[in-house]
Amino acid sequence: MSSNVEVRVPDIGGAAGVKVIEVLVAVGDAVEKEQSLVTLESEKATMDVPSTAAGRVVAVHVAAGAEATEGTLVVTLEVAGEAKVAAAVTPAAIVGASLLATPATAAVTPAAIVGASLLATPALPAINETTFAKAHASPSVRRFARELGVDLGQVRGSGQKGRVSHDDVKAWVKQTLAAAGTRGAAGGSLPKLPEVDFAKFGPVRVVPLTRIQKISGPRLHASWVNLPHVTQFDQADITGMEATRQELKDSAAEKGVKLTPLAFVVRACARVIAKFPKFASSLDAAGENLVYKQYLHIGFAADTPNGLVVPVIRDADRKDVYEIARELAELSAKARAGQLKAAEMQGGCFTISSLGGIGGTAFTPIINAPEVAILGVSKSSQQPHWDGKQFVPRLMLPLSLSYDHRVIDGADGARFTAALALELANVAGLLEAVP
Ligand code: CAO
Repeated sequence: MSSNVEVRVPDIGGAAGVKVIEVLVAVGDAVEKEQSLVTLESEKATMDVPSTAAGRVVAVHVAAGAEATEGTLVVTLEVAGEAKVAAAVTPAAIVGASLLATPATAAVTPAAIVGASLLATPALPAINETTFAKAHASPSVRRFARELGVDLGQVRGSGQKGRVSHDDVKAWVKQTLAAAGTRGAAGGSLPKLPEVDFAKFGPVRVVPLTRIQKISGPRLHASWVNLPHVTQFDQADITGMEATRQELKDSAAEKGVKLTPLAFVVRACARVIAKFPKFASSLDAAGENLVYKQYLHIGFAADTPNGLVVPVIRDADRKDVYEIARELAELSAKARAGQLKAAEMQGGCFTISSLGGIGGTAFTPIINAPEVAILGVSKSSQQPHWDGKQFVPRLMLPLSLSYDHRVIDGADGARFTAALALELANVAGLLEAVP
C-alpha cells in the first residue's frame, strides 16, 4: 500500500519575495526524510525546503526562478505504507543558512567533519572556515561541500551574485583532483590504521568522546598532517622574574589578581612578537601570501574536564602583566565551567600551552593552525649554572616552540626563543606599564 504526501514551503517567518533558486530533485528520485528538495533565496538568506517524509518523487511543482511563499506546493511524494509526515520544520532550523553565517557557527559544528574529509579526500586543500562561512551557497550545497571536504571559499560560483551550486562544487572537485593527479603530489591517501575488535581480547568499556574532543581532535590532526612542524627547545633564566613574582604576589592577591608565571610568559611573548611579527602571521588560503595582523591576540591552552580549549586574550600587547593575569584567571575559570563563548576562542595569532603547573621538561606542542607558532612551557627547576668561577643555582624555565617551517626558518626559530629568554630575564621590562 502507498499514499501520496504533499511537501509545501513551511513557515519562513513571513519572508516575501522568496525565489526558488535550485530544484534539487526530479520525478522518480528516491528521497529521504529531511533531504533538501529545493533551495529558496530571500533578500537576507538562502534556505532549503526539507522533505517531510521518505518516498519517491512523483511530481515537482516548482521550477528555478519561480516565486514561493509559505504553503507553496513544492513536491508530491509517493510513500510506502501509511504516510507518516513529520511536523513542518521550523524557520529557525532552516534559516541557519544565512548568507552571512557567523564564523562562530562555522567554528563549532563542522570542525569535526573537516578532519574526516581531509582523510577521505587528501588531495583537497583544508577548509578555511572563515571563507567557507562567507561563501554564497545554500545549506544543501554547504552540506554537500562538507561531505566532500570542499573549501567552499575556493569554489567559483556560477549563479547570481556568485552563488555556488552543487554542479559548481562537483566541477571544482573534479578539477582539483585532476590537478593533484597530474602533479602526482598528495595523490595517495594516508595509510589506514588496522581496525581492532578489542572485545575479542577481554571486556571493554566504550565512552563517547566529548563534544570538545570531537571538534579539537580533527583540528589537531589537520594541523599535524598539513603543517611541517619543527620544535625548538630552549631555557629561560627566570630567577629574577620568580623572585619578583613572589614579592608582588600578595599585594596582587589583595587586588584580586593571581599573579601566575603564565601571565609573565604571555607578557614576554607579546614583547618578543613585536620584534618578530612573523610568529603571529598566517598563510593565506592559497598558501601564497603571509597575512600580518595589525593586532595581537594570544591564546592559551586550558585543560578542562571536557577537553582542551584555547581561550584568547585580546590585544595582549596592550595589557600589563596584572591585566593579563586577571584575564587568564577569568577565561580559565569560564573554560573549566564550560561557559566560554565562541568569540572568546577566536582570532588568536599565537598560542601558549603551559604544562608548568603539572610537570615535564619539554614537549612538542601542535600548532593551532592557521597560526604558525605555539610556545610550550614546562615546569621550571633549579639548575646549576657556571658563572665563570663556580656553579650557582638558577631557576630555569623550559621552552618548546613549535613552528610552521613553511613560514619560519630554523634560524628564526632559535632567534625567537633566545629573544624570549632575554625578555623573561628582563624583569623591569615585563613590569613596564603599557602605553
Ligand atoms: N613552572 C613551575 N611552576 C609553575 C609553572 C612553571 N612553568 N607554571 C605555573 N606554575 C605553578 C604556579 O605558580 C602555581 O603554583 P602556586 O599556586 O603555588 O603559585 C601552580 O603551578 C598552578 O598554576 P595555575 O594552574 O594556577 O596557573 P597556570 O598559569 O600555570 O595555568 C592554565 C593556567 C589554564 C594554563 C592551566 O590551568 C592549564 O589548563 N594547563 C594545562 C594546559 C594544557 O593542557 N596544555 C596542553 C595543550 S597540548 O595538549
